[in-house]
This record gives sequence, C-alpha cells and structure tokens, in this order.
Amino acid sequence: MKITNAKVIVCSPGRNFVTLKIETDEGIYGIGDATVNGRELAVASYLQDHLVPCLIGRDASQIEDIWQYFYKGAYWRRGPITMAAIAAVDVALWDIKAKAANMPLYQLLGGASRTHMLTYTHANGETIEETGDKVAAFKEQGWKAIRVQSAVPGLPVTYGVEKVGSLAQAEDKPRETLWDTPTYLRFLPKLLDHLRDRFGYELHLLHDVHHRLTPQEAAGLAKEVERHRLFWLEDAVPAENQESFRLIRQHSTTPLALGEVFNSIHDCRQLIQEQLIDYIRTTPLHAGGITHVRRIADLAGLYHIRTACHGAADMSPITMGAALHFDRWVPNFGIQEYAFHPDEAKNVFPHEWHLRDGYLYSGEKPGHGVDIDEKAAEKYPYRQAYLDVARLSDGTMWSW
Ligand code: EZ4
Ligand code: CO
Repeated sequence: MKITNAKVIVCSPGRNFVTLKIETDEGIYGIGDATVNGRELAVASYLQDHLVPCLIGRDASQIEDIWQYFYKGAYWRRGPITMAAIAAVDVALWDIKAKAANMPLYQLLGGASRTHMLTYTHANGETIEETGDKVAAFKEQGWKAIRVQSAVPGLPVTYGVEKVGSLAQAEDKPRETLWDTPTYLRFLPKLLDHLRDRFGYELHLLHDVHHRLTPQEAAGLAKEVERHRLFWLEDAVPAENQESFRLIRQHSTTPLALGEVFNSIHDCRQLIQEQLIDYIRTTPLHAGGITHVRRIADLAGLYHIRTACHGAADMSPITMGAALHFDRWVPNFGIQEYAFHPDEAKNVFPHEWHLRDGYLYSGEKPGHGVDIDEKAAEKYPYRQAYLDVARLSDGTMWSW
C-alpha cells in the first residue's frame, strides 16, 4: 500500500489544531494530530516542508521503519516539534493499518486488557467553595477521579482556573501572570482539607503543581499533603533535571506523576529506573506516537509505574482516540485525563470514543475511530494564540 498524498490541515475550532492526513493508493486514509500548543505553525512547517515530501511513495505498512527513518534521519533527534511531527505520521499510519485490517487499533497492539478507562477531569474554581461545588457536580455525574485547582487568594490569575476547553487567550503575545510560591504553599492544604472534609476519601483527588516548585519545596508539600491521600501530585518540579525527584521521594509517600511535556523515553528513563515517579504522562502526540509511547510504557511497567496519558483540550480528539486505543491495550494502565473539547472541535473531528459515568470508551470501529471533516475545518482558520507565562512580583521569569 503506497502513500500517495499527505496534507497538513491547520484549523482553530475553539482552539488551534494541526492535523496530518495520509492517503494511500488503496483509498484508505489515516489521520494524526501534530498540535504543539503555542507553537503550532512550527510543527506544520516541519511536516509540510520536511516530512511530507519524504513520505510520498513509501509503503504505508512500514510504520516502524518510517518512524526510525524520521527519528534517526533527522540527525538532530528528539525535541517537541520533531517528535510531534513524527507522532502525527505514526498515528496516521496506525490508523491506516488498522483500517486495512478491518480492526480497531487496540487489536493490533495485542488486544484489549480492559473494557473501559478510568478517567479524571478538572474542577477549577475561583474559591475553595466553588471548587468544591464543581467537584460535587462532577461526582454527581459519575466521575470517580477529579483534578482540583483553585485560584490562590492574592494571585490575580492562577494556572488551570479558566474556562474549560477554551482557547485561554487569542492574542499576539502570551499573557503575563503572577506567581508566589509561599502564598500557594499556605493555600493548597486548606483547599484539600475542605475537599476531604466534604467528600471523604473514596473519591480520587489529583492536583497539578505545574512545575512551580523547587525540589525542597515540593518535598515539603508532598509530605504535608500525605494526609489528603491524593491519587497524585503532578509536575511538582520542572524535570529537566530528573534527579530532583530523589529529594521528594526521600521525604514523602504521596504518589507522583509527570511527563506531559516529555517527548522521548530518554526524558523519563532515570525517573522510571530509579522509581522516582508513579505515573508517566507521555501521550501518543508529544512523545512520538503510539510506536514510542508503547516503548516508554513497557519500560515503566518493569518498575511498577503506570500510564496516565495527558488529555488536555489542547490536543485534538485524534490524540484522545489514539490514547484510548493505547490505554485499552497497555497492561500497566493507570488513568486517562479528559478536559472536554469545545463543541466546534467535536464537529470538525467526528469520533467514536465516548464518555460514560466517569469512564472513557475507545469504540470498536476499524482504525482509531476519529475522522476529520475538512469542509468544517475550513470554517475555523488558525488564530495566533499563546500559553501564559509567569513572573514573580519582582519581575523574575518563573516556570508556568
Ligand atoms: O497546561 O496542556 O495536566 N494538564 C496540563 C495541561 C497543560 C496544557 C499546556 O498546553 O497541565 O492543561
Ligand atoms: Co499537567
């Protein structure tokens, strides 16, 4: 089966998405997601200008060889742009192979290890009470696991507390937010005290620190919140330096998750082999497609570390489809994140996966079960948009 055409589609149905569609001489096509939030056009160019010309004429069934060809053949390996572009090719090719086999994708990975996936979503409130009310509403809808973020009194804008699934801001420059670690560290235990008092301990609560702390601060926080028995504390420290997590581990038994920004197995190898984390958050988008995420999951499984694919709304419904087929198979599955796409995105990307009672289901259609309506996509042209940045009150740039 020869690849006859590959096209890059950039659209903004509520937020920006970069999609690769690969067509073959047998009439079967596949799609993959290449979105890197805030840097979309760089991946679009990487695909359009560099990978697409090398794809035409190749045998679509050679997923592994094409992956290696683009990974090793780049010479400058890894990095978010390269790996997202390779991922889009990889996921589109898995989609094609599964459609050609007339099987849902998870069957090609080795078949189902489970019927449905434990999933968490986000309760983001302006106050502790409002966050609690959102948790109550999700619990009522059947959710078993909820990530809780709340505006920190004294800080004008807090990470995670904005309209769910929306394009946070469509501007020509990133919005600047203010961060203050001591204020946050005093506040967070109060939020968790309130939620445990109100909901007890059966409901899984998660929290995302979003790379804001030093290892010492994170160790103190992880120790203090042991009493809240979190499902996990996420991205406690920026993890360019993987050794940072040793310090947190030495002081606390709070489960730790990270890896949404990682793009290769080398970014998490030490964390996995030293058992410094409990959940690895790499997805089939930012970490090189199903071919590479599968490798990470197998390494993690040796060390009792479970998967937790990043599922923010800034990845298209295609990535959610691919992740759910991966989740369906992966033996060491932990949890899946889901943050609700805007309605416009659901129209542009018709999909078979669905949510019921706090669980996601992959669907049984051949392929990954997600399509793109190109006519609908045309109605939503790309809009320049950036993620926020954060500074301390004296102007120092901080991690966002
Ligand atoms: O901020 O995907 O756990 N989820 C997250 C996300 C990230 C965004 C960045 O583009 O931390 O919401
Ligand atoms: Co996160």
